[in-house]
Amino acid sequence: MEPTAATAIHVIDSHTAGEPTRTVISGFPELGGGSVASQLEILRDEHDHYRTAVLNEPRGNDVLVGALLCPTLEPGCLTGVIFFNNAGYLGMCGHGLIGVVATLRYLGRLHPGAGRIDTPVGVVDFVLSPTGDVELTNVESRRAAKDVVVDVPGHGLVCGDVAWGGNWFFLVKDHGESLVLSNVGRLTALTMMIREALNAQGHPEVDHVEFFGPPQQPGHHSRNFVLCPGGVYDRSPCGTGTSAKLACLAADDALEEGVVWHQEGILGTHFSGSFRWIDRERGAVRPKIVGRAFVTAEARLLREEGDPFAWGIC
Ligand code: PYC
Repeated sequence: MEPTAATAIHVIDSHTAGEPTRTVISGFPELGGGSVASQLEILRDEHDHYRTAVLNEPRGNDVLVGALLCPTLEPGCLTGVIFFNNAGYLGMCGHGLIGVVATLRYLGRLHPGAGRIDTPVGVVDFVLSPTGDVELTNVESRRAAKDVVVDVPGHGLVCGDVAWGGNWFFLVKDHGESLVLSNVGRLTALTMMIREALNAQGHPEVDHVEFFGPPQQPGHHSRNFVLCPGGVYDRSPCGTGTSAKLACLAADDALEEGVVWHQEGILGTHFSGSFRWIDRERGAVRPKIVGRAFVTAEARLLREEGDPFAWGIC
């Protein structure tokens, strides 16, 4: 049987500061029309093969983050979005949301100005500028634990903070590693060992590990390396990771409300960020992240009858 337009999955690819997003415009099953969180559950429990078809080889690759446009019940929201990767599903995704906004602009579905997008973990506000910059106001972020010491077998003790920025992060400053591209193999291996030890030592929720170090470019405050859940590193400075960092800076009184923080990623690309307090008692802030995405491709992903990898290599 020939693949038909009815079975094709229409996607638009973009990258944000080097990190790719594949936005799914159509071709996924209907997910019940409830909240975005409940649609995520239905996608995960009943149709997970659509995620692997879109992201896994041979149609995708490990670095891609998927963003499925879906209905929303939230008043005033342009769309709902469910983010997913090679390992499963994300709560929010900063670079991904910026990619979705650039994609909707490319499609003519939005113009410069303000808007709102619903995610499984809350509504994100954004402003698209005429130059293409996107400022997103993320979901509430906060530090959950300071100076957590992890005993990493074969390596030793590592100390860091656990924080939520739309996903769970372990943020480490004192790691002794060089945050350069030529070192990503070692950084990936070490952060994976830290995550495994941390998960076993009472923090199973943490699926991203973030190393911080001095920036390489003037005007920036910090450089990071971010391990994502599926064992690959974020090419961007990570929007939710920068949000978690801002929550820690706020909790430490190391950055004033409204002051801009320039976060450089491992490629040298950068996001700027700032925060507003929601509740000082709880350490809760709403971070703002500014970045830019570029549309790179538009495609219809096909599944031909008899293709052993119609749903991806799993
Ligand atoms: O930008 O939030 C982000 C993100 C999460 C995982 C990859 N990128």
